[in-house]
Amino acid sequence: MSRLRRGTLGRKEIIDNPVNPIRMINHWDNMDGSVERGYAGQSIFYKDYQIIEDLERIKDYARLLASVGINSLTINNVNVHYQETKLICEPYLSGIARLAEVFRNYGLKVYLSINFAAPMQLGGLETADPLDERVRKWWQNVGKEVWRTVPDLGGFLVKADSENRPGPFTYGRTHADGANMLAQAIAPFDGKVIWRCFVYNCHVDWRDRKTDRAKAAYDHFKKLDGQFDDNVVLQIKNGPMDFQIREPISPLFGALEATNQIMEFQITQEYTGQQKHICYLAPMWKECLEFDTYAKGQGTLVKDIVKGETFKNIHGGIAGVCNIGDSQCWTGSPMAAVNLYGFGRLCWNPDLSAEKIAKEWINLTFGMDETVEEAVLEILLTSRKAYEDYTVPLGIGWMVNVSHHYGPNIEGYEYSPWGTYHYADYKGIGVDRTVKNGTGYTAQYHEPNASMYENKETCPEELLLFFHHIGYDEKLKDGRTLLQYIYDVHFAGVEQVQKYVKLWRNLEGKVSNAYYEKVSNELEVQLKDAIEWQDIVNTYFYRKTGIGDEKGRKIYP
Ligand code: GCV
Repeated sequence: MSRLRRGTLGRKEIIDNPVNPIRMINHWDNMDGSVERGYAGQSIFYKDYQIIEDLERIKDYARLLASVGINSLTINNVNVHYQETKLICEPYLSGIARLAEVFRNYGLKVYLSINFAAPMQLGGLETADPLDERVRKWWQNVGKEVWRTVPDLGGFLVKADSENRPGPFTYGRTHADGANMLAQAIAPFDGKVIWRCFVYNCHVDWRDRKTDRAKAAYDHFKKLDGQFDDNVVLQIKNGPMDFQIREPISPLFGALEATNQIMEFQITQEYTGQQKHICYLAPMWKECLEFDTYAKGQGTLVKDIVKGETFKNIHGGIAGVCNIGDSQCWTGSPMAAVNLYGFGRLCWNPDLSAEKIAKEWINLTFGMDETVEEAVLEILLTSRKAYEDYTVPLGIGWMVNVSHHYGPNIEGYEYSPWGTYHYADYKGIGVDRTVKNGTGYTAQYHEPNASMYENKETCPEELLLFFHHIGYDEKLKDGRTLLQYIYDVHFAGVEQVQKYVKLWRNLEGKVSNAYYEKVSNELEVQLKDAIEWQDIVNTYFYRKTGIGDEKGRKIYP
């Protein structure tokens, strides 16, 4: 690695402009101080239903975000509850103005998540119908009031008709009706409406094998392409389900040609170890951004679509659900900071490699010691695969405990209304999403991706169970049966974590004692949890099939 010699920095000139116009952080903070899917302590913005008074830490945070190139953020949860609905009016609005001022000084714009049904809760109307004149007027007045107090507010983020949140469907209206109504109310102030595409039915019947949650976002939004106003931006989760360790890219990328859109990644590790496990996410994000949608022929990459280039959109960019809280090191675990850093760097320049970003972070965090760099780099770059191996390989996803989503529960969601099934029986496992025999999801992709996923032979192996129901005795590419593959990777995942423990042990005295101790303790937890996953998953499949491990390793009967 080339290192700058003392005295050379002064002569180095770099002009480096950001690639993505919108580089946004989404907080899922609630006013009681809790953070939905937060693993780094309490909110830095709210306590006991008040906006905090002392803004010192907020200032540090603004500086931190600016240092990795972030230029905007939402400061409250997309699930906007009763109290948070009132953030758009006094007395809270003045508090928002104080926060906005701090962020403004570091070049960041503040946005608010809003409740689509606010006209009912706050305005006393009996409807939130976006085509009702009274509702439209109400939002226009809100716009005036909000921008009078916070003149450079970025706009509103909206989760509507999703996971029991209110939305335009209640009134038989489309999401374009809902988003445009808000957009028109705030257009005079240059405000944007960022409208989430995470819309699906969370009350399905597990017996119904035709309804496929993965199809929902495309089904809802593809038909509305071109109907959104210029100041509306659709925010699309990277995968069609929900931030699993491995999912295909959302087929909406490449399907929306006349609509502003941004990518939504999850920096907070809800399904990826909850900041107790090391899981470096930049490699996964890179895969998403580099994916070729073939929307305009070969080479129509997601990264070019989201930056707004491919379809000449007015707005484009990337948003990420934040992983910080009031913990001393911001991210709860010191190692989780690599994900916030990596997110910012990829928003700035999606062409950077995950390895380069990891090296930068290691050097900035631990210094230039090459032993440290090598060991931490090895841990980070293998960590996503290790996590996938000891948890849910081959794109199957879920298998987590219900609600808090930590730890294994193979059938936790199997008979639930959330649409997240794996259909394991005594013969095989996986969701058939083919056009030929399954839910037809594969047709949402452009060719040749649609055919690639449709056929077992060409489907990328790491997504095999996402797209196909496979027999345990079917052979994978390297000749192993599916069942043996499942056993092998679960043992391999645990071995990998054992290796991390050893690699980290060698760093004693080379990194600060506080970091050394904290990460050592976390690795102990990760190892214990990985063994738990390994044993529960392996036993589950052993019990289903009655077939043991070819290599005779311990599987509990
Ligand atoms: C904010 C998942 C999470 C929810 C989250 C939701 C969303 O379902 O489990 O906590 O809600 O995604 O992205 O809106």
